[in-house]
Amino acid sequence: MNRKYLKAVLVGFAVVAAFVILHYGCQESKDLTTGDEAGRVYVAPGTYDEFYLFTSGGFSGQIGVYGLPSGRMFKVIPVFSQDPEKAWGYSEESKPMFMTSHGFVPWDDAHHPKLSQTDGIADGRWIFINGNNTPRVARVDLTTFKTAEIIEIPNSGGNHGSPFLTENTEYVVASTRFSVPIPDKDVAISSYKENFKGTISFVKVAKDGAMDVAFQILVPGFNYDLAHGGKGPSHGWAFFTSYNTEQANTLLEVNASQNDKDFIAAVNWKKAEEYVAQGKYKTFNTSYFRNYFDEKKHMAFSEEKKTVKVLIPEECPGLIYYLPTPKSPHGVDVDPTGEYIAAGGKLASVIVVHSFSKMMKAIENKEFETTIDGIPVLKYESVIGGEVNNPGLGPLHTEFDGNGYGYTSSFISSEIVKWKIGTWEVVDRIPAYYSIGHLCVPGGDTRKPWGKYVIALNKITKDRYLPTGPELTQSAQLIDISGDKMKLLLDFPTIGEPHYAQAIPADILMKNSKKIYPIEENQHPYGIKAEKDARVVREGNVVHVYMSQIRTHFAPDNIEGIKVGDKVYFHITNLEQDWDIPHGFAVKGLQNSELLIMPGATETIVWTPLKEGVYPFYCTDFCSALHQEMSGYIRVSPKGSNVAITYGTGK
Ligand code: K7E
Ligand code: CUA
Repeated sequence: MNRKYLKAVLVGFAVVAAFVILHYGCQESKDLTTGDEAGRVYVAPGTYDEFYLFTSGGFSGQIGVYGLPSGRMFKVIPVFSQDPEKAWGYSEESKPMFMTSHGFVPWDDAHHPKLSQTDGIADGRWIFINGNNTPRVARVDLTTFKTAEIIEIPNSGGNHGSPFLTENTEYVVASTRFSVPIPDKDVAISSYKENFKGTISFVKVAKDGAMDVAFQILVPGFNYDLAHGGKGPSHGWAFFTSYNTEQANTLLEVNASQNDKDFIAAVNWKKAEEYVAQGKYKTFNTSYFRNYFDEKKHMAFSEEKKTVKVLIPEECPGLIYYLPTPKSPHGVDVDPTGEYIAAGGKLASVIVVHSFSKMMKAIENKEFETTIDGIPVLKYESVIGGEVNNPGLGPLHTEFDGNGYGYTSSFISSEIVKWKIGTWEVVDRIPAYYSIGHLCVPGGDTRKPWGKYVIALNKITKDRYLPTGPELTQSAQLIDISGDKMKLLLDFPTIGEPHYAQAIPADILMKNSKKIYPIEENQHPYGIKAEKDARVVREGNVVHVYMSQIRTHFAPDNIEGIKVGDKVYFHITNLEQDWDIPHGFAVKGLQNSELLIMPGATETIVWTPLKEGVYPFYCTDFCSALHQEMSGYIRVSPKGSNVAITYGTGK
């Protein structure tokens, strides 16, 4: 065959192959685009992403929102940390959200996002997350993707085992990682064994989401680490890991690793409710704050609470039991049937799985090893359901796929280990890059996991991403679990440290996503309903600016008569009633953040001008072709000047 001919044939083949691949390859996957009337094509929401993924921000204090399986980040929800982009903690309206018994605390360490549940299944109403440092629990509204409430947990020293839920979101639980004197007082740290205690708190969640500390259980001074609510047969119970049963108060890495076994505390919260109803609690004086955002008034409110009900195990038989668990356990995870309780013994050589039905039998038969402060310790052999051998080093957390398998993260050996419930054999394992902490299967801690993926949440990414100075990103890895073998699909960096994450099918949330705040429902005391109501009012050296925004101007946009040292409140109402048209607001030299005001909302920022002059202000969010025109001036005159307040737009 002549070479030219051969070449022509090969090229022909290549062209046909390319055509086939391009054409049919694309046809095979679904059409990703939709068109509009102008003939433009765009990708419809939900085309790429089947799930929302909510990751904890760890030391960033926030929640990251991603799509799965794309791994694209959509949003950072400010929760425990100030966020100047959204004026969270900077605007007058949001500042009360950070109130605590220690004053204004504008940061926390957020570890565990947890979706609200109905009947043991994530329902998409809210996502809760714990503040680990200054003990708090936040509730985020998933119609607005905005923090709606933050409640402080009294008598706690590190709210780590939180905010896990009971099956119908009756309660959010909160256990103290660090034991402390309760009530707190000035004692020698070396008096730990005598003075330090732990608490396990149950926070009642009302139908509208409002939280209230219903009761606390005073427990021995161990470190209560993680938790999960029971489900199905174990509904009515909640489980909490503990470590440092040695009760060390220094060099815990050695001193708290002595005992062969620590405990899972099993709490019968239905029984606790009975004791509370019978009045068998002690009332402790304390102080803690509940802060909530009123969506109609567009502002947050704080209330201080002064007492809490405390149950003492010695006085409440049947309230709480200890399950011996090797060795400094971290995670405690209940399988979808509610029968098995898997413990991540971070120094243990096996994954221990307790059996709820055996636990109930052991309680009935009083198979106790001993009793600690009125808490019976059940015999290990009596409660153990199975042990997973060869789980990798440093097992931490387990999620379930609903098909009879558990997936455990092993931090030290940096892998996910898949094992079969019942036979306890390891059936697959996959490396994680690197140092996996939590992991997440969509719905993987609920009664009906959606399965499909497991997401590894990794602490360290050395050699995996472009270097960014001394600190490298943390990451999430998406792994397909639909077949027998786990398959790595992709990984992506995360904002902050993704301790834990929760995922939920996109269509559950998409349809409820709020688009605007109806302006007629705006009850902000300084809000205005129309541009004609815009005005500037002086009250002594306080000035209230009632300002409106609509594409593409402010009213008023010229203000005179402000004086050095005045306290100027800008109350800005975005009059837009269109989805995704926030307007921003920023003033030169304003010693604070911008405002980013959602359609129909009102927000306030305070400014004390220090120097005379003319100050431009402008919209920070590109809102129309004439966004650059959306600006104005404020004239600031010296203290004592007699320039009168005048204002206007277009005059
Ligand atoms: Cu990172 Cu749940 Cu705070 Cu484990 S915790 S990893
Ligand atoms: Cu309004 Cu840009």
